[in-house]
Amino acid sequence: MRIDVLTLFPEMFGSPLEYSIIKRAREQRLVEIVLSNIRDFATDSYRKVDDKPYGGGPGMVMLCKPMFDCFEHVQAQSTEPGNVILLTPQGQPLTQEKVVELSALPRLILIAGRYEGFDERIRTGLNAEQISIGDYVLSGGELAAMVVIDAVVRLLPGALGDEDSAADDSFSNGLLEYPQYTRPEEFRGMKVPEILLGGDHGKIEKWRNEQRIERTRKWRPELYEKYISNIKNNS
Ligand code: 6GU
Repeated sequence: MRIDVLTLFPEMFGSPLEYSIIKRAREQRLVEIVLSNIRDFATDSYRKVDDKPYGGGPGMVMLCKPMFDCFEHVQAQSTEPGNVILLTPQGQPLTQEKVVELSALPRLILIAGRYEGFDERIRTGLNAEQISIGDYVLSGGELAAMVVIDAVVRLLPGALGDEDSAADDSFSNGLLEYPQYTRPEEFRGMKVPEILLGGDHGKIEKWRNEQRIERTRKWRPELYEKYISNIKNNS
């Protein structure tokens, strides 16, 4: 997979993409991440990338011209046109289901905005899908783009080691994870559940499944309702 990122702050993307699973996936060439600075495509002497909104109002709006020029330059670097994604709080909320869908694509072109937003013609003219990472406002799309990259790259075949598994992830079947324990058997009076020490794998699996359901019901009732209605619809 190739992931392009169009941003005014490529430097922000350094360390989050240089550790652990994402680092390994890049080293193994499972993903190529290419950062492009939109400001490099600003042509005037001030290298302007934003301007005041038509109709008035606070803040600044990202200009079409540098964005389109940057986009066209980047898109031409590969024969695969890619899926264009604008990171914006107006977007569809990112879910694990969406992450799985994105991880199957050959190329993503992520566009991270700043200021009050993008000129609307950037969205329409680049035929971009919009994604948000939650109902709160960040100062720019960069952190959201990094979240998308992290979530997607760890699902690429070969990115997770044998000992890890995406199948057990929270949300992988609409439920939260079961509780995990490691040594020691007792810590400050808190004991590891007996059933995990017994070695009966059938019982352990059943217990873990019950824990997933119970924790989802207690902590994420809206996910639990969805889980229950899925079961009903499938039976
Ligand atoms: Cl994608 N961008 C910004 N600026 N804020 C957000 C977001 C994106 N997702 C949630 N909040």
